[in-house]
Amino acid sequence: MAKKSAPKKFVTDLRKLVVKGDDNFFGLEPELATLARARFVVMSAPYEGTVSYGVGTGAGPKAIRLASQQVELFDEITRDEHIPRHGVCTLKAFDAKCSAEEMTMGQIYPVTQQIVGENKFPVLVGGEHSVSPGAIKAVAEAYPDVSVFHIDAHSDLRDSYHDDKFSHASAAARFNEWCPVVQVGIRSREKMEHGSGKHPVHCYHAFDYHTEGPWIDEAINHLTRNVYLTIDVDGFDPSVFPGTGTPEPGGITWYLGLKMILRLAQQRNIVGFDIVEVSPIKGQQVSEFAAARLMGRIIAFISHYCWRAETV
Ligand SMILES: [Mn+2]
Repeated sequence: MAKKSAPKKFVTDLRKLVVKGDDNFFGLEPELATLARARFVVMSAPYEGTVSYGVGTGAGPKAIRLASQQVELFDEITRDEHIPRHGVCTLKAFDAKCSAEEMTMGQIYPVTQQIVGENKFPVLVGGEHSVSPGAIKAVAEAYPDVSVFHIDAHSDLRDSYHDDKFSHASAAARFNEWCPVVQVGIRSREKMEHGSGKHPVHCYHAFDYHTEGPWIDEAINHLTRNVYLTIDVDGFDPSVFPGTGTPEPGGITWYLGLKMILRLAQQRNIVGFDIVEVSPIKGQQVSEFAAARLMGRIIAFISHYCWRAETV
């Protein structure tokens, strides 16, 4: 008779996960990346257990970290070096040999709780989209009025997929149980994907909403004051992120995406974000570099707009 194995032990003590040295996000001098000094803390979740089609998103976090070491630290849009100014602490990658539920609820959830509990800003790099719910749950518990701004080609609102409630295809169904959701870039969904029914879902289909317009502010107006931003890179056009598991033609362009996030930072308080589903293409660094650059821009927009009141 097979012995039932004991539940797996994961390292979830924030302090034990901190990367020392300079192989960190943005290649910062170690003293700019300590937990004590940094306001941003980056988690890496190289998980790809439930992906439907192309594989390789498990290699995303490391490729994005290496690419980020080539990104200029000066943000020329907000004209400041927010990354060294506020500090970015890098955590060791989570153990990806587990179920999606163990990854997001057993590792990401407790670590995000500690990050938020220490008044730091959580950033999560995937991995597939199934990693996001644990981070969002921890943030939603800390900020009762959180809603989610969700950039994606797919609505991810199936209650479960292949009998897995923590599948990448059910990510939004999970966080919609805890928060209102505004979706943009959507262009692939099932007829019956409605969401949990517990909180509203506003969906801006890419066919109608793929250029700048007043709809951006209208979409943001559906959000509560505190916002978690979750970015599946397939929400962008495949010309921006060719390296992703399920690319769909006709997504958000680079500048539309940046302007949406800039408007979001100007009008709401962003309290956490993730970038998921980068699947590096061998010999072509476009996708991981775009993700690293996007990460740097979002850090700049949050520092410059959301935190402006406390820095002037
Ligand atoms: Mn997607």
